Amino acid sequence: MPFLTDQIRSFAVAGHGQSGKTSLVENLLAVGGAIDKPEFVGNGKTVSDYTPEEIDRKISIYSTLVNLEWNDKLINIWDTPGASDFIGEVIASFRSSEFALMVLDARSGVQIETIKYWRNLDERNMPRLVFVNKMDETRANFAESVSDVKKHFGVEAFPVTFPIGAEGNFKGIVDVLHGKAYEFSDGKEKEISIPDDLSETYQEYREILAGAAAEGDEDLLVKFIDEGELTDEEIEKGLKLAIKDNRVVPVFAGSALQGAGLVALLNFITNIIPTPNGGLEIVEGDDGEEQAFKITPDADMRALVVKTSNDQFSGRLSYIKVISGTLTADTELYNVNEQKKEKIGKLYKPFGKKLIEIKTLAAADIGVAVKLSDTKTNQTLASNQNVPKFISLKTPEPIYSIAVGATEKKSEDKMNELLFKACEEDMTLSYAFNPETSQNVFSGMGDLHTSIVLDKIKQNAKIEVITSTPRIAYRETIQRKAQAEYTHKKQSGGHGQFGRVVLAIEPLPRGDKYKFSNAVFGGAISKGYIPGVEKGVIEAMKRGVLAGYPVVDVASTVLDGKEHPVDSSEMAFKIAARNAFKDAMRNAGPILLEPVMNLSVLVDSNYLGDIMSDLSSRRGRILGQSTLSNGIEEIRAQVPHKELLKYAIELRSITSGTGSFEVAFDHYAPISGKTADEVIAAAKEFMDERAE
Ligand SMILES: Nc1nc2c(ncn2[C@@H]2O[C@H](COP(=O)(O)OP(=O)(O)OP(=O)(O)O)[C@@H](O)[C@H]2O)c(=O)[nH]1
Ligand SMILES: [Mg+2]
Repeated sequence: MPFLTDQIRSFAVAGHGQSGKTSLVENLLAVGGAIDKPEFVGNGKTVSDYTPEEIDRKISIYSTLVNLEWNDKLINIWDTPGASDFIGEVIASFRSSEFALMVLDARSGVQIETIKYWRNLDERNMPRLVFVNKMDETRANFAESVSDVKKHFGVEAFPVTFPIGAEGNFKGIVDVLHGKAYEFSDGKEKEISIPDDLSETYQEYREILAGAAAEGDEDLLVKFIDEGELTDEEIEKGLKLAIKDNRVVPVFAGSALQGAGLVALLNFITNIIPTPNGGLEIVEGDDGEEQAFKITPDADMRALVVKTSNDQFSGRLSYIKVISGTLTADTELYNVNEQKKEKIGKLYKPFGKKLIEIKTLAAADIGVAVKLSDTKTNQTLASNQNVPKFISLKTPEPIYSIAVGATEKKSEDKMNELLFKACEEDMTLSYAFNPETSQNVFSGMGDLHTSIVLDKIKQNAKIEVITSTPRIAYRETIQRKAQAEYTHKKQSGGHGQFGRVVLAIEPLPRGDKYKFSNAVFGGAISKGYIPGVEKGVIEAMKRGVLAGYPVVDVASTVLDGKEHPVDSSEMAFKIAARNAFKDAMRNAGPILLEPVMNLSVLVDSNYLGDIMSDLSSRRGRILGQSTLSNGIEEIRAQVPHKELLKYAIELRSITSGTGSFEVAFDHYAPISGKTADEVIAAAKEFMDERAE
């Protein structure tokens, strides 16, 4: 029997690197009976870390979809990577989930990536649970982890389960919601009575739980105030509402490796987490018009492609989240974005690397279609052609770039093809030819991100990929007004060429780029030739006089000129204007502009001093610094692009891998002196090389 919308629960397991997400997913599968026995990440046999690159590095790189059945419900689980290099994968799984399970390492509590992913979930207003993992470790501290969540995120977080005998002596958990306790040994759980020394803690947590549950419901609140307690059923009822409204954050304790605490978690997910029916809101819009769209089982089929990957055996896999209606195998649909028909063949439920064939997918479910001809990630598939499409998933801009090339043309073509394919799978990668610098630039979220893709290409396609630091896209501009005149004149055989242009240029405010006006008085140049003049100016601005970089923020005015009744042409005026512009620019105090980025760095407060002095050595200007909560600092600064080319690597080494940053282009700023001389010299060298 296929599962109906009300029986489906889909969530993403997210958290800081190495907190134990993959181990947790593996052990949930084992507890749920989806696999016989759990494997270790260390031996490379887990269901979700199955690619060679994941097995080699013992980390998750891709988001992997698995599922299990529990209490007559289908639970879809995304195991997501922790390293921020792969944030695109994490966000894509958030997009196709109704809630998230944040995993904390009980020794460290909230960490940098926890904060990053939490913020993203805030933007989606997505309900979340917290699993405090590794309770078996000696330095595990459950209470500290719970208060960390409260402190960092200002949310109402409270334990639904808490550990028995923590700090190196972990024995089991107390289930606050059902007033029961369980002991774990040899992977088995046994019910015990709540230990005496924990009965006070239990009472305290039970009261907090009941209070939180009562808040959203007036009847419950009255009863709680009158009697000071609620029944299990009443708490469940109140929690359902509170979670649906994303008002509370229930916290669970356990050990993924021991499979401890997982039954309570699965029961909570199937009994308390609300049905997705009417739940997930995906904003859709056309031309800025936005409207919320909710999961609806009884409606025309509409689905969203949330992820695309390329499988060695099955070809292209499109992960599809059904938003409304039912998706059926072997049907013809419309790709709303492309306005094209798309034939859906077989449908599958992925389980790690395995694909299990299914016939239908209900609204809220996630499955895979293979070998779709035209459909890409972020596109909408529908049974009806004329429906609005879902808006594209917002992914962060790449923060690390390298220039790539191959030794010969044939392997370069192959490399290009594979890199474009990689970008199709991962929206946080980009690959493009930069005409300004004449380089192929491959960008991603960090050097780990880009090197994993390149290593895979090198290995699978046996191509030698040559990498180098990318050149910076400098600009040129002027500092003062200037004027020049130029006559283009050629008398060769039949038709001659004649055009004379008097051109004035002046600086525009930074960022205004370009302006052209015609102030010719009395028909010295006919109207028909003015477009030729403008073309000449535009052409001249493509390559400045200092180092051949594009010229920006200049207003040009054609003041006067002269034409010839027979020999003038648009081409002649274009050439004259181009040269007039260059001459004028030489006299207008030309300078170089460099791109300056807005940088936001998240670090532990003990690295604050190091970060500040490092930023100043990078010619950075600090804009502000704020303490997000105790421990984590956010530093905002503006730093020249040139100084950030390797920041993804260097920040990691300064902060032992804990720091993270975002960067976006902000503006161009003038450079002079030695910095400028170096750029000009390098450009000359480069142009000479190209001329050879
Ligand atoms: N002691 C202990 N170790 C654990 C537990 N869960 C995971 N680990 C170990 O922690 C390490 C990381 O576990 P993973 O499951 O790969 O963690 P992850 O969060 O998936 O890591 P990334 O995918 O790289 O973010 C491995 O060595 C696990 O064996 C636990 O409950 N107790
Ligand atoms: Mg993992």
